[in-house]
Order: sequence, then structure tokens, then C-alpha cells
Amino acid sequence: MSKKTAKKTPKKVAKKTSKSKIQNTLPDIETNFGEWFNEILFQADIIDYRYNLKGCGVWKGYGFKIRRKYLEIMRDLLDNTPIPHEEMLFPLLIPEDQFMKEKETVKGFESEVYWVTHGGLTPLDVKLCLRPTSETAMYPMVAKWIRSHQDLPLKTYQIANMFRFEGKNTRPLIRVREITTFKEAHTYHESKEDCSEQIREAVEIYKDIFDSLGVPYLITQRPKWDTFPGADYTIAFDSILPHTNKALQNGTIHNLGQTFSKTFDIKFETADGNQDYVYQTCYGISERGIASIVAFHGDNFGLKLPPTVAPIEIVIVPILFKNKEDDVMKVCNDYYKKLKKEGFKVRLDTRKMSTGRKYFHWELRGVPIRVEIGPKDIEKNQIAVVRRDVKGKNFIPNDESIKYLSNLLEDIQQSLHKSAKKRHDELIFRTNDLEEAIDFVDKNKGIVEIPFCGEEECAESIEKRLDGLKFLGIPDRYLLVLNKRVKKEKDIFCSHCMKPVTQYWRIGKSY
Ligand code: 5CA
Repeated sequence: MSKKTAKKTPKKVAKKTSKSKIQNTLPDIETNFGEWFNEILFQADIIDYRYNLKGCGVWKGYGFKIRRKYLEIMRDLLDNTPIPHEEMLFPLLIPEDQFMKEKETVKGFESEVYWVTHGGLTPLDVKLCLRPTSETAMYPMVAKWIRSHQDLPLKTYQIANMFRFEGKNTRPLIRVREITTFKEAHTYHESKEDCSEQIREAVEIYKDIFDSLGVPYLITQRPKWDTFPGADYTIAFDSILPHTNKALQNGTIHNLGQTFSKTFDIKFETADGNQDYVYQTCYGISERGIASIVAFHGDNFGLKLPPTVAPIEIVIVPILFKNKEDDVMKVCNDYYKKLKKEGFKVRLDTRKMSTGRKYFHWELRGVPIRVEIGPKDIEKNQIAVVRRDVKGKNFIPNDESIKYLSNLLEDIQQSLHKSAKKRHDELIFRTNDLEEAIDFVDKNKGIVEIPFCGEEECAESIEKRLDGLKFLGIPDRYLLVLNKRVKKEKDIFCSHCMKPVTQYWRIGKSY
């Protein structure tokens, strides 16, 4: 967010909301998604980027709680694979010589590394890098732990902050310089086949993570020129964000083969008594997952949180009338306690402000369900239920309400996912006509699949045709490779060199 916008915002809100008429100060999501995105993060108390360092922000209370739920989902999945992933925590600082050991990593990251050069006033003998990713921090230690095939597989992960001196424009949650929510898994195996099996497990874990956030994705094998430094191949989870229709790389899974184990000497004794280098994978995701929740489910009134990550699932707003306040507050309090006891994440809004302002406040923050209780509802022994994702109010008899609310949360979860997926599916287009493909991308309509030969020079020639156009890679390649089910298309020709080819590739604009 620009400092100018950020500083202006609170004043604007305060001024407008101090009048009885409540005004929405969010920019229009359809025509001005970038500003809408910055503003909603700020206004909904998710993250404040007015910190005096580009690309670094402060997680505020509400955002921190969403982030905590996001991490819970991740931890739960990683901790519960048949052979669990062990959570660990490695140092943030990596000595220069250790970082420089892996040539590909150096090439891939040298322009993005922050260096610590002094300890107090004393120049350091060996510069220290702030980890941009942790292969070079982890692998010398793992080399000390693994001795025999009985130590394998070893599956590990850490959740920590990484530093990348991003040259391109930074963007809240999407391209930050301090990545605060970086989950990196690193696994070690006896054979190439075990490694492939791990890639399959990683893909399933990521599917589960994004499915439970209601975030749609495409799985794409990156071109070899866009593979993670040192990896044999990279599989990406891309989500085409609504409104801009640009792809956001939400996570990557890398098959590292033996590149790093050879550099860092991670050897083991095989079952037949020989020595071999371990086979490795690593896979990472970041706060971009939270950016996707915001982008996919938001609207002009604010966030719509899927119940899986909502810090508050239900807010109760008392409808107060003169001389009935005490009765209403008592019923609301009792109902609050009842919901809490049933295990709902519930909040009773007792603040002294108009009900309209309360509605506005919780709508902006995307609370999935609002329950209203007023004197009429008490008389009729009912509650009024309003869901955030679709319009309308329902009156539910009190004694049926627990079951109703619990089903409703499930329904909201499903329907947010379904509508995001439906819109996402409409943004993918396949054509054999390159002109049509370029026009589609140029008009920001989404991602296109075109027949392609896989050569970097051909890709460059096509990329030159349109500013921002990028080759994302081969659709669902991981499945094809792993299951040896490569689907060979017939009678198609590379969109540039016209050689006969058997596969389509994805192209589009990306974040
Ligand atoms: N070591 C591997 C995986 S463990 C790795 O670093 N892969 S990565 O470079 O592709 O990063 C993993 C994921 O982090 C990316 O797919 C992307 O979703 C996210 N990410 C990368 N850079 C940033 C950034 N500057 N801000 C926010 N998220 C980022």
C-alpha cells in the first residue's frame, strides 16, 4: 500500500462513520482490484504495511488469527501423513561459505540475499546471509543425522520467516521482502522411486490445503528454465486471481534428485551395504495462500471468510429497543454461552454503537454468519440468521438452531469453494491459434493452453509478443510423469516453430 493511501484511510473511515450514515470506503473490486486488496487488508485489521521498510508489514490481531488457522491446517496435514513430517526450526543466519557451496542456489538467489556484515562495530570474518530459503542451512546438519537406509525416509518441515530482496514491485502478502509465513518441507529418500512417491504425497497435501481454503488452483510443471535452482523439476500450484485474471504461484514442489545431497555429502548405507547419496524433495508455500483467500472470496463489502479460517464463525448482534434492553441482553448472553459450549467460535457484540455499524464492521471482516436477536424473536422463540456469502435472512426456531448453524457453516464452506472454482474454470482456454491466444491474454481474460515444443528460444519469441506474457508450463504434468500416462495429443504443431508436438502448454500473465 502506498504510504499516502494508508495514512489517509483511518481518517476517512472515522469521518464518514461518525455520521449516522455508514459509508463503504472500499474501492470497487471489479475495476480497481489492486487498491481494493490493499484497503481490505488494512481496514479489516489483517496487516498494516505502514512499517518503515518496504515489503515488511505488521500482522494485526484479526489477521494473525486467520494466519494461525491457516498454519493449523498446514501443520495438521503434515503432522498426520502415514510417515509424519517432523517440525523443526533451523537458524536464520547462514555463513557465506556454506551458502555459496551449492552453485545453482547461489545463481538463483544472489540478487535477492540480504547480508549481515557486522557484529556490533566489528566486521565479521565470514558474512552471514539471512535465509532466502533453507536448503543450505539444513543440509549440512541433516548430513550428520542420516547414516543408514533405516534412517530413511526422513520428512521434515519448518515454518519460519525468510528474507528476499525482491526487486520487482512489492505487494502485500504476494511479494514481500520478509516472508513471514514460509512453510518449507524437506524430505530425504533411499531411491528415485521413493522420491517420486513423495512428490505425489506433497501434491495431495497441497490439494488438501487449498481445497480447505476454498482456493482453486492449476497444477503445472514449470518449464526447465523456470525450475527451482538445483532441482530436477518443479511443479507449481497456480491460482488465477479473479478480477485481474493473472496467475499467482501459490506453492511449489521440487524434485531435487541428488544435486544437493552430492554437494552437502548426505550419504547413507544401502540395504546391501553400499554407500549412496539420498534423493530429496522440498516444497514450500507462504502467506500468498492468505492473499488468495482474500482475493477469491472478497466483494465490495469486504472479506468472506471460509469457516475453516474464520477467527469468528458467528457474531451475535442484539437488537435493542427502549425498555427491552435487559431482556434482550440476557437472552443474547445465554445464547452466546450455549453456542460457545457447543464449540462454535462465537462473538457477542455488546459495543455501544448502532446495529447498522455493527453489521458493517462484521461484514467487512467476513464473519460467515450473523445472528440477530430482538424482542420479537424472543417472543417467537427464534433467532434471525444472516449469512455473509449470499443475501437474505432466515428465522429459525431456537430449538432447531444449533443443528441449523452447524449445517450452515458447512454449506458456506462448500458454496464459497464452488463459486470460486466455477469462476476459475472459466478463465482457462485452449486454442491452436496463437493470435487468438495472445489476444485472450492481452485482454486479461485468463490463462491459455497452446500447442508447444518446449524449447526456450521458441518460448522467448512468443513472450516477446506481449508485455507480461509468460510460459507457465505443462498442465498437470506431475500426474502424467508419475503415472506414466502422458496423454499424447494428435495433429498439433508448436505455435512458434510449427514442429509436430504432443502437448499443450499454459501461457498467461502472472504476479
Ligand atoms: N525451497 C523451496 C521450497 S521449500 C523454495 O524456496 N521454493 S520457492 O522459491 O518457489 O518458494 C516457495 C513459495 O513461496 C513460492 O511458490 C511462492 O508461493 C512463495 N513465495 C516466494 N517468494 C515470495 C515472496 N517474496 N513473498 C511471498 N511469497 C513468496
